[in-house]
Amino acid sequence: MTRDVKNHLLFEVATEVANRVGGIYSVLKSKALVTVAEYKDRYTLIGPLNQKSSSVEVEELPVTNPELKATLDSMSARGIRYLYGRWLIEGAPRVILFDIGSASHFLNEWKSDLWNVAGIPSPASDTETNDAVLLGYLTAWFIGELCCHETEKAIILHAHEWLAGVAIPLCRQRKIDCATIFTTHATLLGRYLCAGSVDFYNNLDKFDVDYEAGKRGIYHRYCVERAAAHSADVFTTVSHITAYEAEHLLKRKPDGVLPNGLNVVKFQAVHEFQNLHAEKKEKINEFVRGHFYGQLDFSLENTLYFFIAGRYEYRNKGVDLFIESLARLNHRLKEVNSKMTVVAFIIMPAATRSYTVETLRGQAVVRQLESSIQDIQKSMGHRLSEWCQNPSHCSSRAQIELPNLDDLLRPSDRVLLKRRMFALKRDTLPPIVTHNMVDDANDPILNQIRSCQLFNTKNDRVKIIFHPEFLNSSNPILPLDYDEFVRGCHMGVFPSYYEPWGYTPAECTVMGIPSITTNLSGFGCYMEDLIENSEDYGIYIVDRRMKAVDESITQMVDMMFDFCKKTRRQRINQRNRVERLSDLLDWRRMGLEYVKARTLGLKRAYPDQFSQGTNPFDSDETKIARPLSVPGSPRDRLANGAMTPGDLGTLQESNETGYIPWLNKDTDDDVTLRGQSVA
Ligand code: G6P
Ligand code: 1S3
Repeated sequence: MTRDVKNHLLFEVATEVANRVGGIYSVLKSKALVTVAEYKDRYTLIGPLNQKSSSVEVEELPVTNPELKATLDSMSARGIRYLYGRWLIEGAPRVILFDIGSASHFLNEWKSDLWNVAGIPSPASDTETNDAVLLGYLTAWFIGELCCHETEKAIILHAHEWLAGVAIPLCRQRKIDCATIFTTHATLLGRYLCAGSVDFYNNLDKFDVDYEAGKRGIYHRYCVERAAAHSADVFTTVSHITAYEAEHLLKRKPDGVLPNGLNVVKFQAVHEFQNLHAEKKEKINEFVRGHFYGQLDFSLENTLYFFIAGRYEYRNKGVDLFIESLARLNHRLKEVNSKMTVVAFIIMPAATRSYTVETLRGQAVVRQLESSIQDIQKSMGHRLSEWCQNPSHCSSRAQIELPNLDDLLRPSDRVLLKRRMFALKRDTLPPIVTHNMVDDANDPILNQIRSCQLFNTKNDRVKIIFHPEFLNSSNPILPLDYDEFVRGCHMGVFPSYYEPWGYTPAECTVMGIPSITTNLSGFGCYMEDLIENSEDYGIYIVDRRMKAVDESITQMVDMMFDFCKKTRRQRINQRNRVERLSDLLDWRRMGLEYVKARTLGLKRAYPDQFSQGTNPFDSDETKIARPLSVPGSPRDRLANGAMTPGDLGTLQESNETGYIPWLNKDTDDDVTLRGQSVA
């Protein structure tokens, strides 16, 4: 059938639509603005209905488009419930959230169909896979039905991650008239293998993938992922390093890389971001005063806040390297008698019961002290004012009598102050962890802190605080949203071993906060490719690719130590430079790769319309914002010939090039990877 490819409809399906879980939520949410600008009402996101999150994130709307209405009505007639509405984010894209529970009576039928048509098994006990099957069959049903009602416009189905990938092989097998794209944001096997103790990058081409998947009990999930990768018209990942991984683990070379962007305007506080740093840092100072009550013998003026944050993946996110580096930094700072103190935060959710009494008490006693001081200050102010206005204290020019402290501070105030100061006395060390952990004795982070003996003693120049829960502004001890917390810190440290992209350092960048990343993360590789002397711009890239673990740690400690030696003026300058890199990460630039992927998808699904060099998009006006022509201050290779980030070697009709230059055996036979953990 001939369809209008130029005015095609775009559907993106993912489990994180209007439902915050991890990085894919950030991708879809931040990208919405540019996608809606390009597609207007031709763009819809599909996901599973999560009552809790959709009730705050989605505003229900009536379905007005006739073809869409006919499709949803027909599904509804067979018992499928859904929520159609507007996702309340910038760009306000339309969403269809299927209540997968309403399709559960089809589950067994669909699971046996999946086995029959694709040979993919799905064990009964794996609810995540069951949900993926339900979402996949609902999506394929929806797209298939829509194709019958909407007979003019071409349709693109873009699925993110295996959890939303079941629809892709179904569309292929049912010959549904649409173009398909599958993007994997990490491979299942890659994540599992890296979390173990294998030399992942040196052995990528040697793994027996079926065996490894079976050994970890994820063979059926792996089959879904591999089927989606192979049956999509266009297969992509989020970085070159993950493309290389996917080629070996999923056995299809990705057609291109769709790097993750950010909606930079959201963060850009123009000249305000330095003030915001000072403002939010003061909030962190307040928390630190409470946490270290009774032992606050270091100056907050000379204190730096470092942090690591993300999902609790001890080895993959490089927490092991972070803690070891902190221990060595502690030693170096002590050795040189540094006046600086580093307070290092670990913000990673783990199973907890509640805040510890000690943590809550610390905040309470300091708040009480401050509130008492405020009261005393007020009444002392009154008394001082009365004293100064009393003519008997100023009988002549030569005889001005000023009050002494006893005239201003009443005995009752003294007693109160003494009581408050008494409450600050403590014999124990300031706690390492803010919560009661469910499995304190076996927690890998706590165990490493114990073995490095980072116990927050008086002599330690590096203090450590593990907050095993994500932050938010209603937090009773540290009432800051994550963004605010980042702004108040001095440096984010993300020494990941497995990180397909890595939003955390990217977010630091757009908020003007320096960060440490690695050359095994998509973001780190991307920045390394774009910027010369990235350290000058506050992007510190640890080599976990060519260096042994110990060498990587030494490199990281040097970076942190050098940072500790910076003056305030140097830190301010560096923050200005970091912030100037923001434009490199804006979706207005990154989003162009998505445009290319969609065009390639249409070209493969409807080759006739692109035959003999014709391109239906040729006469198109520019629909999305062009990449910014004036980049930040670093050397910008993109401006020198190449057009978009993906042109660093990606999305083409036939991808002959290797993704990873350092693994090109023809150019360098000696290249090996030695990244391993220090667990
Ligand atoms: C921002 C503020 C300054 C403040 C500085 C502190 O630049 O505009 O007023 O002095 O932050 O920087 P620091 O790196 O010491 O936290
Ligand atoms: C994945 O989430 P993760 O933290 O499990 O997808 C993110 C979005 O593409 C990506 O930034 C991250 O590196 C991946 O690991």
